Amino acid sequence: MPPKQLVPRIVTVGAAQMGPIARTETRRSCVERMIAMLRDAACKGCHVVVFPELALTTFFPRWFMPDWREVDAFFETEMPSADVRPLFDEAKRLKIGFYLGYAEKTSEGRRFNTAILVDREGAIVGKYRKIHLPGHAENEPERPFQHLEKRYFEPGDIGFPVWRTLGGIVGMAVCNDRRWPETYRVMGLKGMELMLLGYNTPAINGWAMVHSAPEPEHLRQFHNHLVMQAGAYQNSTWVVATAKAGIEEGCSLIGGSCIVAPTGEIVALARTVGDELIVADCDLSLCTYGKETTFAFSQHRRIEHYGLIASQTGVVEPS
Ligand code: ING
Repeated sequence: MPPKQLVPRIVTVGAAQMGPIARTETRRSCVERMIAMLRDAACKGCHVVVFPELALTTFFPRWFMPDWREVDAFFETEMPSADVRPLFDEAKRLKIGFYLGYAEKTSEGRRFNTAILVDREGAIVGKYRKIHLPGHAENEPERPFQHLEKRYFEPGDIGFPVWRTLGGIVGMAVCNDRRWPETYRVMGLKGMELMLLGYNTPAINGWAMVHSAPEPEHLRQFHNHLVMQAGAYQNSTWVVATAKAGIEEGCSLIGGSCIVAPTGEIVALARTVGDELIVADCDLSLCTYGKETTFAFSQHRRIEHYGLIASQTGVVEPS
């Protein structure tokens, strides 16, 4: 019995890593950098490009800002804004979809760490709001830098949606979400074949600098890839992850943008910590093997034993 030959379903994906964005850098400057990588992506046949988390401004949660007017200067109240419209226009001209991370402030005044998915015709087909917010909510001046995502953003209120687009089932995540297996599994239970995400990951942990021995820096990159390779394999999905990298306002952000196959193998990896496009032909039919064998969820999962995962938030030790 010859093996079932699957019809390839190729999506050529680009991860457009960005180097540092200075606090004073304008949105228009960031958009120009992204357009340059879009044009490179077009030359390389990309159908979709993934930009980083918070790709329009510097990673502002590193600072405590008591004046909310100063905080709100980092947020978008409309998408696309006039500054971002050239990115939409060029992507549409090039027939390239994209993932864009940005700080969203809604008309009701709610603030989210958001990502949108724009299709190859330039339409916003999906929105996701970051659910797992790391860091802390109050100023901790003893830290070398802050990580105030719990102050500046609300947890996402949209859940983990997926969309039929680009010829497959596509999901999104933002940064810290990638460290939590629940992120992949919820979307895996909806058939996700391609997860897109951006991240800003400091090379050192500000808390550890104060409260414990500094975490060895090499672990940052090891953990970055470990969680995505595991998530990709355990849910038989492609994962495309794009960093904002480099020394940004004195804070070192890791690079390591990568494209991970459903086997868990990294098939494309950024080499620098600057603006760098990496590309891979992601054959979505490669997801089928895992979904029909090792991770055929309906055949193998035993949900009668998993209740605590969704009913208990923290640890309850045995008496
Ligand atoms: N940044 C980091 C991330 O999850 C972090 C925060 C780093 C948490 C390392 C734990 C360990 O990659 C964001 N923006 O979530």
